Amino acid sequence: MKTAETECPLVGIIMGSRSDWETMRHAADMLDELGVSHEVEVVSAHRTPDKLFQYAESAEERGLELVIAGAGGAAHLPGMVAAKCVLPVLGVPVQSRALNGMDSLLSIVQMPAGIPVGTLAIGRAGAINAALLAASILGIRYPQIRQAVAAYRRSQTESVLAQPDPRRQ
Ligand code: RP5
Repeated sequence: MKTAETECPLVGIIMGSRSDWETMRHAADMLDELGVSHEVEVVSAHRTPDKLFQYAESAEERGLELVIAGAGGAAHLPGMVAAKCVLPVLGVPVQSRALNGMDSLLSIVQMPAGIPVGTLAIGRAGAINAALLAASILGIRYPQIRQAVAAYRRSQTESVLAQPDPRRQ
């Protein structure tokens, strides 16, 4: 989807495998809710390395302003994208079957100095927060997105305050 403010998607959501979609769909859903334009694509660092390079090298000229990259296991996708373009890259560690996502988390967060990846939590929470953080960053430049983030925060606060008794719906 696209925002009213721009023609091209602002955010690229990529993931290492179709199997990551169950996690990464939460990032896409949150960007939809906030009205942030985005594209979604499977780009594997080890199965489609040439595509990864093409994606990263063309991201800026295609108008993307930020990349959210999700991967699991030996999760080198976020770091490799960050190495090949200067856009901010947010990494989402996908919960792996073998090690519950600790492998993904450490692979993404432990970037050596020089190439940063902003790493979020493992799984759904990380995907949602990657979208919220992306919107906050883009909100510096796009007032409509900044207002959408503020409205989301207000509604979250109001829904907690509206029913403080956890035994009731
Ligand atoms: C990584 O390997 C992907 O990001 C995925 O999380 C993991 C497993 O991929 P599949 O074997 O399910 O395709 O590249």
